[in-house]
Amino acid sequence: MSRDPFSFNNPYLITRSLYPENQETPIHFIPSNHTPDHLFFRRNHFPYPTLNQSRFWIPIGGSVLNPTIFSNYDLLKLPSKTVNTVLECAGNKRNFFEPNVFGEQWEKGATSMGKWKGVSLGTLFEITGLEKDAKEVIVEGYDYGNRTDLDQIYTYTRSLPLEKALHPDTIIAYEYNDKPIPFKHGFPFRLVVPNWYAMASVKWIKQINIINTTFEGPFQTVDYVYYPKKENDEGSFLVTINNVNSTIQQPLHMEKLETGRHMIKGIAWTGKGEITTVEISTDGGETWSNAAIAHTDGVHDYTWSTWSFDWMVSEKGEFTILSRARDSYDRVQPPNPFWNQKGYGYNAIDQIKVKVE
Ligand SMILES: Nc1nc2c(c(=O)[nH]1)N[C@H]1C(S)=C(S)[C@@H](COP(=O)(O)O)O[C@H]1N2
Ligand SMILES: [Mo]
Repeated sequence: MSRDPFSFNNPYLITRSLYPENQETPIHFIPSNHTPDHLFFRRNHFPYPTLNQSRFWIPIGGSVLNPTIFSNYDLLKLPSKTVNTVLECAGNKRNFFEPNVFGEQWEKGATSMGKWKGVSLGTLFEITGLEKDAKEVIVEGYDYGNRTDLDQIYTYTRSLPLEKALHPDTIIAYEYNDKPIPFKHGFPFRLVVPNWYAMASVKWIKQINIINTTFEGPFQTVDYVYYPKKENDEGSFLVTINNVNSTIQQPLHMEKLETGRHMIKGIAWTGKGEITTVEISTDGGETWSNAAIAHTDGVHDYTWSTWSFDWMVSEKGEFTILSRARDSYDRVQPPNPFWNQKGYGYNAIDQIKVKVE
């Protein structure tokens, strides 16, 4: 039976929690180019904020020479910047850590790839100017709620070091895939930080503040920190750039196949440089061959690469299929994940099992 898994074209998001709404992309069934709105994973810490008029202005203050409130109109008429990028949740694949860690049990679909259009943050700072001692840029979202661990109300707020904030591809986006950003993904304005895990890309921007100290909000100092030891918090460091990673989309884990030809296909991405090779093993890691890589749409910037491998199988039995990506900085997916208390940055070699009968 020959079939094109992408021709049914009716997959849905998978619910991981209702309040707040956390849903993952059916990653095995999506088209490999830009993720359409309705298949874009949703990751929220709080209930959705309400939409009101004040949301169409962004105040920028703190260590700037001219504090400025930018209107929707100001932002739209400034020179625009478009970035095609993966946004992957730091908790993507958390479910696969052993021992298991607490938190949303994401499988492989807490990730997306799409086209964001907006204004470089740096363009706005050209207007506001920056004090000499400016060090970090704090971006606050409109959503808020109680953190049970700290028993206090917080907004979702994060900071970026000045250098990353000034990178021309760090933008305040107002469009996703050529349309206004869908509400659940941050309408009307969302920070988009390519190459960093998606916690940095703050949705529903309320205000921006430049500081000359180090930001210490809980979404930066409690969460989104790697704690490598189980017993204590020694050796901790911040979650920032994406690890090199890959996911096998087809065939499916535990799928039954007939003997013959099968296309093994998937995606690979990295937060540093670009994907250079994806190797496939169909014998549990004894032998490896290169998959063919196609950079999606010929657009390199921060997109994922799609890859495929033509597998001819004449023997019956059980097969463990692995994919291992490498990037231009020679970072490669490790055989074992880097375990950490909060389960961030899982990037072990991807693995599925199939039965040929
Ligand atoms: N304001 C706000 N921004 C946020 C979050 C949030 O809860 N509130 N979650 C962050 C995290 S952890 C991720 S993975 C991405 C999820 O973006 P999405 O819901 O558009 O997929 O948004 C980031 N930005
Ligand atoms: Mo996330």
